[in-house]
Amino acid sequence: MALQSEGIVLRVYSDFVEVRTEDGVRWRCKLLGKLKRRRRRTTLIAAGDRVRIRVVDAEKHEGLIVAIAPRQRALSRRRPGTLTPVEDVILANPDEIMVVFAAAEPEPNLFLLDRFLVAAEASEIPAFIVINKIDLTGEDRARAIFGFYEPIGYPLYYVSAKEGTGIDTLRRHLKNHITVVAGPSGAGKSSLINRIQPGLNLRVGELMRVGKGKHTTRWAQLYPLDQGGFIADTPGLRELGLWDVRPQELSDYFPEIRALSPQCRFSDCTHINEPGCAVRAAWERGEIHPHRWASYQQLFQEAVQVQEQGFWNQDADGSG
Ligand SMILES: Nc1nc2c(ncn2[C@@H]2O[C@H](COP(=O)(O)OP(=O)(O)OP(=O)(O)O)[C@@H](O)[C@H]2O)c(=O)[nH]1
Ligand SMILES: [Mg+2]
Ligand SMILES: [Zn+2]
Repeated sequence: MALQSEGIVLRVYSDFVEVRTEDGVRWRCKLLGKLKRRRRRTTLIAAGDRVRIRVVDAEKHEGLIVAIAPRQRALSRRRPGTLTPVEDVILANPDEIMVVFAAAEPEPNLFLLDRFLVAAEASEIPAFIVINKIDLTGEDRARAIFGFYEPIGYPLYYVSAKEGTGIDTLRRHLKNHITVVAGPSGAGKSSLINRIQPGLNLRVGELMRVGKGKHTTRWAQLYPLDQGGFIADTPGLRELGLWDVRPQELSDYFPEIRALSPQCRFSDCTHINEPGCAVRAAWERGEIHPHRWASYQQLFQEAVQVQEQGFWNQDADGSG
């Protein structure tokens, strides 16, 4: 092969980066020192990043990453425990997010589901929802719980990783995309991926750690799909931090609220207590689902708190 080649990062582990070039070959790469000095308030390199590598040893498949392409988008979380916000990139350049929830075991937490959807909207990554474990409830009961997300615009799939129900339909949706799988721990993300791409043997029923120490942290890893495309498992993020969502923009991340807000009297209406609010009027007419409305209010308060903390922390860091 040529001395330089383009590829995609499959995973980052300790000091190495695994890169897959377009011919399907995997390379164990180091990062050119110069690239490490690029200081950004974000992750230097993550799964999904497109890179250029220089071949160091063609037989051992060893390379050096000499360039990282600018990210088109990223799925991120706020790094916990830092004064100024730092972006932890879970996956670079995903085409879409597959949010997996269980119909039962664990009991569905719809506030958490909205949190994942808002994070997807804020990252401008299209989301769809997969309800797993319908073998436990039946499809009808699952539809009764989650069905109202469909008219909002989120495609819904009802599946069972255990029994194989709905997997073929889901596979067709995934073809040729880079899909990141997100959802609470125990929803069956790893089980589903194993069903979709037999032979991967991802560990099931074992908590993936989102540890503090460098070496216990497990970020996303991309798996190539036989049919074309990639899928990435992520640790079950119980608390997906809202990255950089300001209260004033939260309504942009609820599609059914976003659609109505141009009709509000004030263009910067937050729909909390302003007069002439078209969103609250629609809610009073029963046109916005009560759960989504409660979720919006809760996330709004949270975003206000984050903004206030950020304001007070500006000085402490000295970089404000
Ligand atoms: N009944 C039933 N159980 C399932 C199904 N899919 C997964 N499970 C079980 O649910 C448990 C959790 O599955 P995992 O695939 O490990 O869940 P996960 O979402 O990857 O969890 P984390 O890696 O911790 O985020 C395991 O005991 C699975 O056997 C399903 O379709 N039906
Ligand atoms: Mg898992
Ligand atoms: Zn309004």
